[in-house]
Amino acid sequence: QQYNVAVVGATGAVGAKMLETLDKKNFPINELLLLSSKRSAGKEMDFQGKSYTVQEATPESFEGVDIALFSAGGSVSKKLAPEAVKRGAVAVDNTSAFRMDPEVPLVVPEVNEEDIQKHNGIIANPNCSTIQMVAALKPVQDQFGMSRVIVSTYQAVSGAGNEAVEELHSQSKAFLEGEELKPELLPVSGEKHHYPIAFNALPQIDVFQENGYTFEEIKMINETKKIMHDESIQVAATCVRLPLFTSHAESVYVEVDKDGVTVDQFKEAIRNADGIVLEDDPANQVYPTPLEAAGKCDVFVGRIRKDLDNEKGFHLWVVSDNLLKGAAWNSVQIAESLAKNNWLNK
Ligand code: 11C
Repeated sequence: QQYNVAVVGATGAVGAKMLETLDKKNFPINELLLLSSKRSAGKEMDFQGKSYTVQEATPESFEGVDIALFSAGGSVSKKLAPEAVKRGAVAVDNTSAFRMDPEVPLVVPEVNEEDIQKHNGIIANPNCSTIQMVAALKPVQDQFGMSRVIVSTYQAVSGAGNEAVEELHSQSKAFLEGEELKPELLPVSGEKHHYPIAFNALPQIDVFQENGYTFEEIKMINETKKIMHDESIQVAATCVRLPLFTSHAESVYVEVDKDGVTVDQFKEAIRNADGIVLEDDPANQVYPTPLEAAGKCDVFVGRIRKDLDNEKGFHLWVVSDNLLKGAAWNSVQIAESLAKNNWLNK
């Protein structure tokens, strides 16, 4: 069977990766529709050797669409995902618009694929930094139980879109040429103050909440509990933007429930998990890095070691391409699961 697929936000950083992934994974497409805002409509894009004109997304665009992959910002999803559903499509939404809605499954297929079948038309794709962490922690939760997670992230600028990529590019060049830096976008577009990202580290991703956490940190905390079906897991996060183009890295501390878990058992659990590649051999300096993870769909884990004070505490280093497993690939995986399990029409 083949499906009519719409990509909403086709011209954005994630949209381009969605097309790349649909092609690479050979998703069974009947008709492909590339949609965007009015501003980007009219652009030509190639897919599997054919040229497509990007069209402005309107409610009527979704007539006859089976699967709509949304990545054009929360306000577009809020407005158009329900319109797509009304017309019979299933919307896989890569924004934060519906993630915490109890009626909307929030899915990382390696963790909670079965939640997909509970959809009422919309399935949410989690935040990129959450996806790679929960994928790595799933075997830990399953085999040893898990009570507490503390994560610090090292996130690439592409998470903030193509303009942030351009800002890092031009600022790095300006910095090396001794020119004055004029930050205009990061850490958050529209904020009063901007800091240089080139050769810097910014401890702010998204806007601050009243409790002192940023929205990115709150997303990691809330989404982890929802995806892992456990409101009692204690999660704390510090999210930091670094001058990397692609892949987020995370230092994760986790406390397990079970007594006496060894590092070897912990590594074995990670090694056997779906979608995870263990790269952990300190004697030979083997561990994952963002540059090497870029362009790959897996989540890479290394530096697994036991806490020196807490017998149930473990530290790990988790790296993944934020635009692939963190966004486009996870969305396409959800689409594959909808198709494979016949969960589209309910
Ligand atoms: C970043 N994690 O790196 C963000 C981007 O909620 O899907 C993803 C935002 C989201 O800036």
